[in-house]
Amino acid sequence: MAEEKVTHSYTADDIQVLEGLEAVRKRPGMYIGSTSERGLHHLVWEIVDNSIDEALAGFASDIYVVIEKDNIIRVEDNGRGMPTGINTKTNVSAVETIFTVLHAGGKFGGGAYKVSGGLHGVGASVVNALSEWLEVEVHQNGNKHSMKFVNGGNVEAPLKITGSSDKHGSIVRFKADKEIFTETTAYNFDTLNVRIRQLSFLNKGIKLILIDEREEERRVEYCYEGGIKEYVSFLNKNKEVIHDNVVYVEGIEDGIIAEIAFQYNEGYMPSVYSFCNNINTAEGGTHEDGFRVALTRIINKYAIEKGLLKKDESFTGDDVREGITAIISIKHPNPQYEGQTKTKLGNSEVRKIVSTVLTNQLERVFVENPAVAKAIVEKSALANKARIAAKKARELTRRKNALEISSLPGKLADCSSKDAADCEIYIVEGDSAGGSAKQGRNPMYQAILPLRGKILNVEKARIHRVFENNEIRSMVTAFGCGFGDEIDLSKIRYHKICIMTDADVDGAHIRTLLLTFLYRFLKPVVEGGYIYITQPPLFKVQRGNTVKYAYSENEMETIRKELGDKTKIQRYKGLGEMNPDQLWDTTMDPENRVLKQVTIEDAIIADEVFSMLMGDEVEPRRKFIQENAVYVKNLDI
Ligand code: TSJ
Repeated sequence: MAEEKVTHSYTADDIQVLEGLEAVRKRPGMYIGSTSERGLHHLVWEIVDNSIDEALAGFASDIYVVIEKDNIIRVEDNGRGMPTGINTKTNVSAVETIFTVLHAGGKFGGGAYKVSGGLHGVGASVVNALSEWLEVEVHQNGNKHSMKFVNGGNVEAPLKITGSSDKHGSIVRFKADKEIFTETTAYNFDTLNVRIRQLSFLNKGIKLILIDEREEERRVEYCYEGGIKEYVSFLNKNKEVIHDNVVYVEGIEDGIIAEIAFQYNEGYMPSVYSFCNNINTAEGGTHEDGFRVALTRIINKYAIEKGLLKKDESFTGDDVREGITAIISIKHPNPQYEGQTKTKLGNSEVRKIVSTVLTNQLERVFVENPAVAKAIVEKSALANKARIAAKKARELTRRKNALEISSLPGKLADCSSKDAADCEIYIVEGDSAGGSAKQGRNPMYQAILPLRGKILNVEKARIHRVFENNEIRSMVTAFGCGFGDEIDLSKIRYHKICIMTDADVDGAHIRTLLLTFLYRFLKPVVEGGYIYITQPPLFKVQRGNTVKYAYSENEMETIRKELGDKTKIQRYKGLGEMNPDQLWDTTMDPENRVLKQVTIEDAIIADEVFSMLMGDEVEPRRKFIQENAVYVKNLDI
């Protein structure tokens, strides 16, 4: 039956590009983005997406992702099992076709309504092409079918029945090719874990199990009956919320499923995330537009009806979104993506669908839960007041933007070059380290900005408090590109902004506060890859005239062994203990230093981490910082 569907849906148009798998091996980046650690993990998602589709179609309930010893990945579902019959077009089994013909998955698999599938969505054949070997097992109608491919997708033996079976489903095992993935073929449990948890939130009721069998066995299992409703609770977990229940609405129109969930917290920052077919649409798009327009209209309408707002007054979109945590998730059979990173949804019909679903149901939710409506309106009113007051204050000082003041901050030791592409600024924790950095730097292209005292936690501050904060003003004026809505990257004065903090818990905390500020108010700068984190050494290992620096305990041990007995070890408690030359040699000299570039691969995942780090609850933060001595990794850095 499946094959029938296949032949019918496989039209001439679809055959146009039947490239061979060699094309994939020649230019893997074209198909999976890169061959870095990220590309490696992409292989897993290409396979898992197929099982998610089977579950969304209603035929599978459980999906296992297992990291076996030797970094072999096994993905297993309890669905119908891939079609096993001979495909009339290719004259080989459908399974073989799925794994040897590019882009075949959707067509040959019979996936008429393939909603899952990543940005690249290239299919299982790409994974096969980039694997040392790949094995498939299909359990179906009492039989177990097996097949194996080797050396980048060559058929070792065609699909055949290798036994009987009383279960049903598909199993794929593969080993990524180390000749392609030259950086690493080792999977990161946290990376897989975070995305698998996200997939569970986005696809309610599906059970996803992740198992790591490499060393000590680790196992996590997710199944959220509430879906994105529980995602919002999770994101607000460490925040004080202004109403107990998450608002959740859903609707389906023309085969497009729209789901929206939100809850307000006591904070001021909006966190609105949208997804289409399980992909985070970081650049927004029509689903987000529809949500924003409808939310603003409904809250204004309710406030006027209840006499909470005068007829000639209205809340702005910013007012009604202050402190909201919202997820908008749609499933669309034919999504169109736009934007710089192709993460902006373009389908125009979606705007109306989302806004209709929200309008119809939120009005009912407000009628049934007047206390929730009241809390939201009151919060919007406060936001509105604060906004008007701030605007008046700005007009009074006759400065359009207090941060446009031209003179550079006094404590900035600027560099002499004016070519931003060459220039670096070091944001340094504390005056003493700042002093050493000023003396040790290359003043041609390195500027130093020492920060005093605590950095404001912008998660918990209203916007005008952020504008008033001295440390933040210094940074923004030094960077030169403005901030918030009025950012102009072309004016940035340094192409490297380096955060230099001590390698201890306090340093980690300050770094997190800084990153939170940058992430919330200078997101384009972070996205543009301008932010770096310095890695000062933890130890100085010395024997006679030989001096070496170690950046971890392990490295220190290695060097100690290398240098033999009489070594002297100094542990640096802070940057302030290094003299200017040492600071230059170890941390600032482009020839020797280790700079880690900060990137936001997935804003919502960064948000999960920041919310947790900056929230009210101390325990998860303490645990996280303890467990992640080099936790930058977990921020996708
Ligand atoms: F594609 C793949 F190899 F990557 C893969 C596919 C990997 C894994 C782990 C699972 C799957 C997969 C495919 N799970 N379930 C399915 N289902 C189908 O391919 C299927 C079966 C029957 C019918 C039908 O119309 O009868 C349709 C489909 C899409």
